[in-house]
Amino acid sequence: MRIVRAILLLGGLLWPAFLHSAIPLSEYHQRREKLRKDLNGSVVLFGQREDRELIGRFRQESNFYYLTGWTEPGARLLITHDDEILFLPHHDERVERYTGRRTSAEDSDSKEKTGFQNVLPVEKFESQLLKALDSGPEVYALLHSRDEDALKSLLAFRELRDGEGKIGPLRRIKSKAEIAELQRAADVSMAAHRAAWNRLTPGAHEYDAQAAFTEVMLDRGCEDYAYPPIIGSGPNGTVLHYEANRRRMDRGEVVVIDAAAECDYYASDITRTIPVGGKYSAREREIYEIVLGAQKAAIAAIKPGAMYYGETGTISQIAKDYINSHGKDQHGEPLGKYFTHGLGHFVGIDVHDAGGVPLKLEEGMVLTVEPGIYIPEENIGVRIEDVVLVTHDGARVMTAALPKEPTEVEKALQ
Ligand SMILES: [Mn+2]
Repeated sequence: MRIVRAILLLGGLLWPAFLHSAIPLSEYHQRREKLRKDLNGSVVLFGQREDRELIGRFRQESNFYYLTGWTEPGARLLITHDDEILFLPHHDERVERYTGRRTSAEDSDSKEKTGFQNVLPVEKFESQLLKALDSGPEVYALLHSRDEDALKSLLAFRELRDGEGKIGPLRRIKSKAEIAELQRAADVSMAAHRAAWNRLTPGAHEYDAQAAFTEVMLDRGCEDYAYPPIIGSGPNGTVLHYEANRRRMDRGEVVVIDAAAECDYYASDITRTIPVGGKYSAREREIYEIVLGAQKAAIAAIKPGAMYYGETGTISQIAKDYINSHGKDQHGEPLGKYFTHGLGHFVGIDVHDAGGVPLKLEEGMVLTVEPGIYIPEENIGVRIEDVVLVTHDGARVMTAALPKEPTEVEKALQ
């Protein structure tokens, strides 16, 4: 018994040094191998650098994170067909007084911690990059970034290729471990939504709901919002990216709550539209049911091979057609013109994840389905958004446990 306790204690002491997301280092290695397989040249990524004042929250660049899982600042990555090198900055006593101990290439455990066989100090980057040019003509980097400027001065005569375009297709298909991470972010976000709903009483402020949301998110161990929460009541519900969240809410209004957590670098993205005071008015319910009907019709059409966006017969068009063929505005016009944004986007390490706009769907893609109707002259905005996994024969709604049927929502508010 004492031995067991000693082992647990030792494990507890060692754990912080190897604290990592639920995704094992071996999976990051597999991702790099996939990228290397058909590479005729190099992929060069600069990890996020540290805020000079050491006060900003550090978040690793998303492509860098996808390929390494590495969350310390100032690293660089060089991948060729035959090699992969992680470059780390040296220890800096002054910085580490503020940030705590970091890992550097000269540490004896740097390979074990990073999962790279080749870990070098960052001043070797230039010479290794020049060597890597022999491996093939293509050089991929993140364009329109500081990386591009830095590389252009080093590689004046090379044309840089679009690194995000190279990595994006890999990021589009989620692994089992990533799906588990996304499900966790979804689960925490759903619990946080329910807590926020309890604060939607007449006279309360939008930020009261945000406070309740935030408490659950942090309490469950997630590090941040996936994006600034949108809690828009009444007229604010028709402003697509409203995020001031300062207004006092009145009975009889609906509130658009578009909020989600980021947990272990994975995002969720959920919207519900909730009545202040617990009951939708007849008109709110009418609009709500049209949005819900459009969303269900779209989700029902999701399966591998289906087109999400495009000219005709797409999932996006199914939602639009549904809205246009149900209900009317105050002038007797169809409601399609009040659906003023796209139907959805990929979700992953970024809330609007890499891989471009969703087109032909494949198993393992994770994306949102989020139709909405926003009628400013009626002060009604309704959006319903779920995160959906494309399965081998259809779709699994990862955020299905959060009520969206109007009767169920009203019941949850009692
Ligand atoms: Mn979204």
